[in-house]
Amino acid sequence: QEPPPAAAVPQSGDPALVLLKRIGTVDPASLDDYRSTGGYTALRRAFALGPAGVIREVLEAGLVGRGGAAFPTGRKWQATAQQADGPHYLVCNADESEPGTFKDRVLMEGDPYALVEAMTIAGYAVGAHQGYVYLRGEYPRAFERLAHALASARTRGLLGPDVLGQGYAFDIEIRRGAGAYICGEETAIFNSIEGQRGEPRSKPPFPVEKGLFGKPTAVNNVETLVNVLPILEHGAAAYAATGTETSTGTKLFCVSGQVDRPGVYELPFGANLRELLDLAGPPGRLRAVLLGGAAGGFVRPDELDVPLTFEGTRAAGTTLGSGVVLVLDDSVELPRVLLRIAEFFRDESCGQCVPCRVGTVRQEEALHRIVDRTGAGAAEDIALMREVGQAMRDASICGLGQTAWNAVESAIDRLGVYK
Ligand code: L3W
Ligand code: SF4
Repeated sequence: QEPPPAAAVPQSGDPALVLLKRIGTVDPASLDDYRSTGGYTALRRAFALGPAGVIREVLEAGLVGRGGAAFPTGRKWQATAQQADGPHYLVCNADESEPGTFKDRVLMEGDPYALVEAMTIAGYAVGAHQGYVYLRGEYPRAFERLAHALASARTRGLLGPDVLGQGYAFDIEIRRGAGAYICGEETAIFNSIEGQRGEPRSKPPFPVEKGLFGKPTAVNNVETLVNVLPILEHGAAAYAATGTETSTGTKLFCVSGQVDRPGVYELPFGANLRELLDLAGPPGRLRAVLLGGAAGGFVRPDELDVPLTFEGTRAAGTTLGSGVVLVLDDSVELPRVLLRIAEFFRDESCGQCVPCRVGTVRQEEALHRIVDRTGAGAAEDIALMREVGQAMRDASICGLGQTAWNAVESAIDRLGVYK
């Protein structure tokens, strides 16, 4: 039996919810529902501001990317729009594959028109006439709902050759992934859409200069894009009034593991981890919280005051990543959790570069030896993993290899897992 919801947890329709405000309250198939709850006012404002005005608002709002790396969205859009070469493209990264991440699915399934409207605004700002949603293959319901939203937006003149009669042509195509984590890396997405192997490209050049089909491309996460709606509806200053100076607005957190009420929570940046856990119903004997997913780091029970901001989690030696909050109580065998993470990286490495292809195998082997020997002789394998981990961090082409040792290192240094 489900425990009753805590009174303090913001429910659908709560004015504290910005990104989740329509989830569960509107029919996701109904464009009329979307419009009657404020839908398409942001796009109208975008047309009134013009592309440069939209970029200015997004810069002033301080919006940063929600896929994990927190790069300023306005700077990305500005750099894309400024490229003389064309055509320009917009790509929405909806490949949500980070273990423990499920916020973009909730947005796409519960409020698909929001993503369609937000992408139209982003496309307009960067000068793109074609957008792509690169959607995680294992999200069939999100696919159906987005496809339906795209079709009805086209029928009503909200996509197509003359969006809202403003002389701007824009359309969106969905491309589905096939179960590879690495296809969430932005340049692997481009290769995949182009029909090539889903392997990352070296950066620079960054996508803003040479992205999809070698053309200027803005690539943004689903949650990042949806944030553009409140920015344009209420203005940059109102948006930036929520959160902290460098992490503005609200954030979606994916809470899973040993809590009473797992799920997606929306909180202003700056709330601390303890407040979030109190909403979700923490376990009696907390062992650790993994922030940022497989590429992230652990927080101890005595560190729950860590502010949930990009800067706050960085200062605490971990990362906010894409919003993973995986809660573990003391019944969990941490060495096995670490082994599972290592298996995941070994399995998902695309194999293109040596440090990651070999390093993820060596890391998994070392963790296996430690588990099999129940910790005896761990010192030697820990030393080996440090050396291999540093090589992966320094010399891998993409984020997968660069972060594959993060969670294991954090468990050793912060949780003392093999002591
Ligand atoms: C123009 C420059 N653009 C950087 C752009 C770059 C990219 C963004 C961030 O993601 C995160 C990691 C994990 N001119 C630029 C520039 N850019 N310099 O800014 O770039 P970067 O390279 O810092 O990070 P990244 O490789 O894009 C790494 C997270 O991704 N992760 C997994 C995420 C999973 C999900 C999910 O499942 N939903 O998001 C794994 O590593 O947190 O921080 O657009 O082009 N000078
Ligand atoms: Fe592929 Fe790993 Fe190299 Fe990334 S770091 S390109 S996943 S082998």
